[in-house]
Amino acid sequence: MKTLRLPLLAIALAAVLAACGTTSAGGGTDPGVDPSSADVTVSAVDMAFDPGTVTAPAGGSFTLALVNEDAMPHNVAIYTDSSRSEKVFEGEMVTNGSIVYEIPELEPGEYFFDCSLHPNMTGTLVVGG
Ligand SMILES: [Cu+2]
Repeated sequence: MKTLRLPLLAIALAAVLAACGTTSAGGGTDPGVDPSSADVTVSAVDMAFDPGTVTAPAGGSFTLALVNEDAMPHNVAIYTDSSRSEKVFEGEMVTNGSIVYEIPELEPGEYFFDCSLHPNMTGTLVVGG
């Protein structure tokens, strides 16, 4: 029954995210954008981000494409560091597909990201590298 519960969880989570989601400029997603045109692309494969370190431009907002090759939902949530105490962005979940996030401008530096559902899926985002 595990496979039956996962989509329900995704729907529940999507509802929660939609309910409290930010609709302000720069914080949303644009599913209509071609992932290959994004500034940064990261894949989710076998419960891991590939590559584990990505570099984004500084000095403005940028687009980050998540290409999820898994049959389970993943997203990208960005924190100032691995303590996860300060979240700067949380993207919508996507399952077995791709999504393009519009990430607001971040100060140059190194950030930590993970999948909100799978805390063991982590990566490093370098802004202005
Ligand atoms: Cu995940």
